[in-house]
Amino acid sequence: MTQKKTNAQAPEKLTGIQLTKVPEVSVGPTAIKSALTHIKNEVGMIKGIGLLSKMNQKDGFDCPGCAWPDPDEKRAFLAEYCENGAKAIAEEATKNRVSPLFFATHAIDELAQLSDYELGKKGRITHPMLLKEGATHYEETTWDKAFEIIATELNQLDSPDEAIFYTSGRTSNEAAYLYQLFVRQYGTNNLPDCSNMCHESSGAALSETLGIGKGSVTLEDFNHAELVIVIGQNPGTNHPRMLSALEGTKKNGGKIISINPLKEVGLVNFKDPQNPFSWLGSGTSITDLYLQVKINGDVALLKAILCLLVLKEKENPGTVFDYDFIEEHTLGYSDFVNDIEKQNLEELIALSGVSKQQIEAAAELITKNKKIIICWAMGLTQHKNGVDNIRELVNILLLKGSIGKKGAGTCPVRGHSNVQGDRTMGIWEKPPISFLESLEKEFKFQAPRHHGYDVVEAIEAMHQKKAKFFLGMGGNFISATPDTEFTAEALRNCNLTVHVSTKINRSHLIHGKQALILPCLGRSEKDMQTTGEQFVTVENSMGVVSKSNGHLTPLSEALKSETAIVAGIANATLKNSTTNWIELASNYDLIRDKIENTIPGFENYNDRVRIPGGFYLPNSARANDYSKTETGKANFTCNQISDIKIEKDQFLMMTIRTHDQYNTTIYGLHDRYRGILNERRVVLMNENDMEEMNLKKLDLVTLISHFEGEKRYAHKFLAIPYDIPRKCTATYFPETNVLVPIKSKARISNTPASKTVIITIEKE
Ligand SMILES: Nc1nc2c(c(=O)[nH]1)N[C@H]1C(S)=C(S)[C@@H](COP(=O)(O)OP(=O)(O)OC[C@H]3O[C@@H](n4cnc5c(=O)[nH]c(N)nc54)[C@H](O)[C@@H]3O)O[C@H]1N2
Ligand SMILES: Nc1nc2c(c(=O)[nH]1)N[C@H]1C(S)=C(S)[C@@H](COP(=O)(O)OP(=O)(O)OC[C@H]3O[C@@H](n4cnc5c(=O)[nH]c(N)nc54)[C@H](O)[C@@H]3O)O[C@H]1N2
Ligand SMILES: [Mo]
Repeated sequence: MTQKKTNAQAPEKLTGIQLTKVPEVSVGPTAIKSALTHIKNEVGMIKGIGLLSKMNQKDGFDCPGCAWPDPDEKRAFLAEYCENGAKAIAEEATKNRVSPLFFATHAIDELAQLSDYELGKKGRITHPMLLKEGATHYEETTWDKAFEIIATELNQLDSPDEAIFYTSGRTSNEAAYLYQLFVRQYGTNNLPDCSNMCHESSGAALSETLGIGKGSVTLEDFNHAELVIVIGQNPGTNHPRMLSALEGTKKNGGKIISINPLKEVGLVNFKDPQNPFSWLGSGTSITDLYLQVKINGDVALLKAILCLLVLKEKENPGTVFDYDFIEEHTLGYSDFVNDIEKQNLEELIALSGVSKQQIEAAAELITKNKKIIICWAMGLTQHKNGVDNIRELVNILLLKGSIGKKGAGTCPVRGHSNVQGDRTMGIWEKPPISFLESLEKEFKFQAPRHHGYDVVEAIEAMHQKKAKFFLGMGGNFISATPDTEFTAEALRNCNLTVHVSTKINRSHLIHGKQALILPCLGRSEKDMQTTGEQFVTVENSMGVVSKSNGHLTPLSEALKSETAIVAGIANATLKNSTTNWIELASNYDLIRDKIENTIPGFENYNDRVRIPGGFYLPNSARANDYSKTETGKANFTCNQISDIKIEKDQFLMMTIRTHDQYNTTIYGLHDRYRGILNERRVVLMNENDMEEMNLKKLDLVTLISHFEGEKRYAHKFLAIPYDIPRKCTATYFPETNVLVPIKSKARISNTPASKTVIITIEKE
């Protein structure tokens, strides 16, 4: 396949690269300077400082960045945010506006010539906009007209399953609950979400092995852990406040192992931005043992470590494994050990790309310590064997009895700030029957039982014209999903595409016959409804539910809250519903009462969430209870090493985030922690691989991905020699999503395998 390039991809413009030395330490005063520059440029200094003083405070709003939790106890004034949280809020509270006049003077084709960075900098959308069939420009419309267009389209589909309702992970609990209720009353479970591309592999593996799809640790556990393993994650950029937790582990005598193809500086050395005294020294060294695994070599590496643990246990029975725990709580131990004993250690070591000596050192640290936390993110989930990766981590924790106790357990570090809450609220294409039954009882309707489409299936359904309507509750579907040109064809097949958004993005430009943009309030803005000012609630990565209260005057009177938008759509579409949508959206306490009645763990929701700091949801694994798995016990599993083979001239490519982006929102063009400034179209390569190919630093190359005989192309990338294992390469998404084949995805979880793309590289 040689696909043509359309507006779905960002233009192939180079922006003037500068390379610098990779810094030796992360965060510190440079991070504060960078945060303040973004605030000053986007928001203005006075308003900006006011905003930061409310961020992640108990009476303030939840940072719209990542899902890392806030301390349960004291929170310092002006301190509970990080550089990238400040950038996130600068982006949302920007003074720039995308008004109806802007749309009237810029055709869609013209906007598509802008890069994602340039598009985002245009600012916040102020009015609901409509793109009529065949039109070249969006034009202003009214909310009533917009709701009517959606209702008409939905009511003329042959089946409710022809409609797709996507959710990104910033949507509040209240909006998410109302949204899934509307979608189910309409008659489908087509509720794909960003989780399908993110931690779905974690949810699948953890539910099967431990009976709960969420992590088990709390923030306090980091102060008690003897060993923390950080694998497939770059917290220095994506969860900077996690570095303080890791520093806490170190201060209390704990050790840290990092497993990553790249030496990410945040994992190497850290200066606490909240402690100016630390700026003077050389920072806290974070990682004790750094394993530079090959891309997708993790199962091999973990299995090699497990081989050594089994050997050690055999030599000195009872000194490595926790038999009391294994006997009381688990199933499958002997099958697991038999499988490990059959492995060829030398082969595993070679596949992992890590030296035997380092693997022995890791096994030694695991042997010696009993309280172990394992943290991971996209480096593990976005592979064909993503679920296997996480099951293998669980095996280690089960052998050590390192779960369900203080200082130990699972820590899948979530992405979007309320992605975990959205799932708790029922944003899921595969809802459990018990949840549907409680909705039916509370709201007196018949919920659809058959599963809906996840993200990949939704794209395929639109491509085959089995689905004709797309609504995105937040997010940037065209840029976040794999196989850009294929997905663009899918979206263009729709009769109507609708986006509830704060800012303009590429998904508004790749549209169905008709398209709508519905602008909503951001986290930082006051939410006034007919009964008065409202707050929303969110759940962080560790299961704490708390309130979020915006303080700013909304940037335009025409904005609506996501909750009000859902209610407006539902009210216009569902003529026979017995639910009073408008009343529910007028007072969010009423929605929370409904949540309390239908979802376990939300008893006295309205009271408990008003207590500063919020409350913890029940967590069975944390309570050492594994009865919710299919076997009623925690399960050991036997997992396959990667079966991906590359030819002599091929490479593995992982698509990762720079320090200056939030998924598809590009804050700036730098990747400071990797020494790459002012350019995103780069491919990081091993120096020896470059030499073998006769490539020089900054040579211009085309990247070609290979999958089942198909080829996909991405042009104009600059080759950069970097400290990365041989045959491994890294690029930034969304630019290289065009190379990720729609059919290349994780077994079981269906997550796009965007960290294992097979490519060849050609000099241009
Ligand atoms: N500032 C900022 N914060 C964010 C985001 C953002 O874009 N910007 N995004 C949010 C979201 S939605 C998410 S899901 C998280 C993402 O957080 P991360 O998962 O940290 O994000 P990625 O950039 O995808 O980084 C993946 C890391 O895994 C490593 N890796 C890749 N392949 C492999 C592999 O095969 N094995 C191992 N062991 N490691 C591998 C990469 O080198 C990289 O360090 O961050 C959230 N927070
Ligand atoms: N190749 C590759 N692809 C990936 C990944 C990868 O690592 N590699 N990571 C994947 C992951 S982990 C994720 S989570 C997805 C992310 O996928 P998405 O969640 O779909 O993408 P985002 O870029 O986070 O969405 C940004 C848009 O959300 C809108 N927005 C921002 N705040 C709000 C708000 O408060 N309300 C509403 N309604 N809209 C808002 C803005 O218009 C903004 O343009 O991408 C996935 N795609
Ligand atoms: Mo994510």
